[in-house]
Amino acid sequence: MPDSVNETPTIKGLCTTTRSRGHAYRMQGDTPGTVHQAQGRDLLVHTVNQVGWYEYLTEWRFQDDGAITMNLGATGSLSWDDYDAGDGRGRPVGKGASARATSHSHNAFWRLDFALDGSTRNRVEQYDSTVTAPTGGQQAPTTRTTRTKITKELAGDIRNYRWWRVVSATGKNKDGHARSYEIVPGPTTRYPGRGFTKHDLYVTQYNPCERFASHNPGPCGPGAGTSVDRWVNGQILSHPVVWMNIGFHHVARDEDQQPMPVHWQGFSLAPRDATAMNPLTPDGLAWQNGHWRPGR
Ligand SMILES: [Cu+2]
Repeated sequence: MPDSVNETPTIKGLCTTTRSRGHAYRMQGDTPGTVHQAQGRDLLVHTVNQVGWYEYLTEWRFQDDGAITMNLGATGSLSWDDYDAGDGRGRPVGKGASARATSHSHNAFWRLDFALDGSTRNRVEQYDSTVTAPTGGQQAPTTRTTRTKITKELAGDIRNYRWWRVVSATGKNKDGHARSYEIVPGPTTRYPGRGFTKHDLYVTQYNPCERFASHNPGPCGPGAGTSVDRWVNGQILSHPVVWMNIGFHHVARDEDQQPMPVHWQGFSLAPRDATAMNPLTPDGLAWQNGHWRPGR
């Protein structure tokens, strides 16, 4: 039996399961020869939808260390009506070059309506760093980081040394640092072919009418358009909604038939100062001035 079903649907079409993900951490203890280590577990909430020729897997992975990963997988079959060598397009699949499968792009959006510490009045920050090689008598390269507060709607792009975070306006961890989640994009290929896929990340002011990144059921107001790129028009962000765009350029290959192995695209949210320490720190240990001490 190559196929197996071992998942329990909780509500119709939605499955949950837990999975090991290997090491959560490993660290030398204060006593010589002692090691602290733990295996991490994920809660996986997922669903499968057949859309056109593909089966799409939507995954939300909640790690026990607080990170959340959202992935979209595609499997099934390459579209049969793309198998046409006549127009000369695509990559040859199967014997010789009598059949070609058209290459194409999968552009996925995730819409994130944050409510950190139960409040939607979150702030968005962008960090950019520049690194300069040593000059003159300097020994080491210099890294300079700037924080930009995103106060108005944004169409942003991934860049080397750039990252974003969504910050709680009300909650702080036990160390007095504002709780936040960092947006960690996965590998992506930005697709310049549509107005709404020209940027990697959009931040818009919450509007219940703005539900889908493209092909929204209708324009939200006169001249507002039906896609996310049209909604970035300078509004002040008091309730920011983040739209993450992750693209995958699928260049067909022989291994895609048959069935097509799952290809994935997605991104993560990493907790940043959500808790004062690693939430998996062993009980009975606390960290102070670079040393372990009893109690937490
Ligand atoms: Cu594809």
